[in-house]
Amino acid sequence: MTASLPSAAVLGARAFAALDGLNRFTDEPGKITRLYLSPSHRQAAEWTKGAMEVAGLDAFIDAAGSVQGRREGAKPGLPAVLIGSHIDTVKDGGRFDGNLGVVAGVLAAQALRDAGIILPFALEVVAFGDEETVRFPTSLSTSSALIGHYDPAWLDSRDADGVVLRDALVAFGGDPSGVAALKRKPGSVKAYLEVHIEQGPVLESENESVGIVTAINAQKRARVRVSGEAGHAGTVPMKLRKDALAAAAEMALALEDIAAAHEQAVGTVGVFRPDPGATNVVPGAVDFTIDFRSPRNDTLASMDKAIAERFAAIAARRGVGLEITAYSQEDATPMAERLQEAFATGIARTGSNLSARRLPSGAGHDAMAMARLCPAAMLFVRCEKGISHSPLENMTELDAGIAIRVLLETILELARQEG
Ligand code: HGY
Ligand code: MN
Ligand code: MN
Repeated sequence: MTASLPSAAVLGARAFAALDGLNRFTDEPGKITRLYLSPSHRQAAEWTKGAMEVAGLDAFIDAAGSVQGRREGAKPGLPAVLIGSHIDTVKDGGRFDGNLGVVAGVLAAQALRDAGIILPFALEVVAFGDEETVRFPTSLSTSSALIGHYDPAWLDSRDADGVVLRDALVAFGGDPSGVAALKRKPGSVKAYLEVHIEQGPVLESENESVGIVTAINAQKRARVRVSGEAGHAGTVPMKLRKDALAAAAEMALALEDIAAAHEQAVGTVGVFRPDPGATNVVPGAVDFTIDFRSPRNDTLASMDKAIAERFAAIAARRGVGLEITAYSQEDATPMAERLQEAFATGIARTGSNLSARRLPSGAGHDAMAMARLCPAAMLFVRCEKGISHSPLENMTELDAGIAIRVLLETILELARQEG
């Protein structure tokens, strides 16, 4: 069956050509910024729908803004193996984060169709639209819609410009009232597979093209508002100040401390907005975000408690107000052993020089949500210096091709297991 499949070199070339097409769509010319429900997300979704149709999938853009494609198996209505990732990006992001996994699914579907291979299950490819959770305070909202975990309150959430998600979804061409119906029936998806760049340095440091994810770290995100007293930078004596920025800066350093004190944990302040943000005004308020993660749920809970205590103590000592509003939390998510083994078989069948290196994921993925619906697994692909969430994100065409060939061999292995 596999003799008629394209080589890794051909698949890599096709992948890079497709990624060039997809990454034309951005809201910041010269950068890759494609936020959920933005104009460029709509264009990218339409481009992806077209690519899915060329690959032989029946495709549509769903009520929540994801693009779903499906090709029936030996008979209509069979449960599906679903290949997914995301086409939304961070601000000034990279070409491959999420996009590679969607292109891999489309090209795998195309190769199976071209080879005339009929599978004992349906094959689906989904391009999720809100994995990065950069624009709205949601949590993997579009994959959550597929598993029935969509929080209706998300529809009333606002982005930094005050735009309500519900309105943005309607303007995008989505349908807020249709999101709940996206929930998949139990058993309708038999496996979820995701190909994604590692976004870390391990595979490159060990000269491996691909690796198999064992588990995805737990993560929590919150918006923090510190409110003090604005004042004249020249006249308010230091001991009388309620400087919101100084307090928030101390909290940011406290988060760094707490993360360093917890095994394999990380903590980040990525957004930091002083108000009014003028040189000669003591900041009256600061809005900032915290993102903290750990391989273990109990460690995340311990960090959460330490953050609340340390931030409250800083606020009390400095006489400023403090509001911590958590908006996204995902538990540590182990990947399905059986599918990890299927990826290992796919790797072995792709090249004897490849090894089935297993490693955890510090980055979050839609697979965290999908694992609550069905067995899920991820294939990591080497990326240059492990850089991601940056325009410097890079990988080789051949590694992309190897990953897609592994995905194809893994799909065929699952077909064989069906007997
Ligand atoms: O932040 C993450 O881990 C993912 O890239 N959204
Ligand atoms: Mn990603
Ligand atoms: Mn990302």
